[in-house]
Order: sequence, then structure tokens, then C-alpha cells
Amino acid sequence: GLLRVDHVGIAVPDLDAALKFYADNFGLHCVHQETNEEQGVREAMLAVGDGSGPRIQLLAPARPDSAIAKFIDRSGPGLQQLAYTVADVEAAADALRARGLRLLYDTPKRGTAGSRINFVHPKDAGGVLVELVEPA
Ligand code: MC0
Repeated sequence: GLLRVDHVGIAVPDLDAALKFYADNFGLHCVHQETNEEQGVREAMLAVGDGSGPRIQLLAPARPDSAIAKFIDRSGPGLQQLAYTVADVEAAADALRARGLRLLYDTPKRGTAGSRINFVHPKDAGGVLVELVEPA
């Protein structure tokens, strides 16, 4: 099952500009940053408050043919995904597949900080791109 909200992902055109915007206006600071070549994304995790709750993930395109670039081209910057923490990403994906939902990957891919991830297609989840995250 789903354990908690892991993060909310926001597509941004420019990661450095977005990090400055979030720090200056909202006082939110980066606690992790990496480039995920497979996903074609530069991402930064921001902690809110004492950092014990869900994070905000800023997602910037690392290449023009990436999922984030396509999202921004079509929809503009903004909320792109809602991610839940799960204990076992394969079990969680199997349970959703058994209910008829389309998972984007047959086997999990590598996500932030060595996590294992999969996604439910937004058309099967009420217009929300749902990510499943099994932390490292
Ligand atoms: C597309 N659609 C969305 C959407 N992206 N709806 C809600 N939220 C989104 N993020 C809608 C379009 O508006 C369109 O609707 C329909 O889905 C298009 O479906 P499609 O043609 O099958 O797909 P594409 O080519 O638009 O791609 C969407 C898809 C793609 C979700 C399959 O973005 C994808 O593979 N995403 C998973 C990977 C990803 O997002 N990576 C970046 C984050 P209409 O009504 O116009 O037909 S990496 C990450 O998150 C990692 C680092 C981590 O957290 O650890």
C-alpha cells in the first residue's frame, strides 16, 4: 500500500532560477540535488518546515526530448507529479496492474537518491501522474 506522500513534483524551465525563487519567496531550501540521465531531468528536493514531511521536487529538463521538456511545452511550468512512498515498488505496481491501471514501466527504474520508481499513467489516475517511490 501507499505509506505517505513522498514528494510533489513541479516542472520548471530553469533549475537554478527556481531554486532561487523558492528560497527567496518561500524560504525553502535544497536538501538534495542530482541529474538523472535516464529520466532526462535535473532535480532538486526541497524540505518544508522541519523536513519530516513530504518534499517539493523541482524538475528541470536536461534535454529537449525529455518528459519534463514535453510537459512544459504542452502545459507550461507547474505541478507535474504526485509521488507516494511505498515499501515495495514491484508489489505496489503489481497490485495496481491487477486493478487494470497502466504502469509506465515493466520493471522499476532508478529515481532520486537511489530509490526505485514506477509511474501510473495519468490517464488511468484521474489526470494525475502518480509516482511510486521505494526509497533506497
Ligand atoms: C502528460 N499528460 C499528463 C502528464 N503528462 N497529465 C497529467 N500529468 C502529467 N504529468 C497527459 C497529456 O496532457 C495528454 O493528455 C496525455 O497525458 C498524453 O499521454 P501520452 O501521449 O501517452 O504521453 P506523453 O508523451 O505526453 O507522456 C506522458 C507520460 C510521460 C506521463 C507518459 O511524461 C512519462 O513517461 N512520465 C514518466 C517519467 C517522468 O515524468 N519523468 C520525469 C520525472 P491529452 O488529454 O492531451 O491526451 S523524473 C522523477 O520524477 C524522478 C527523478 C524521481 O522522482 O525520482
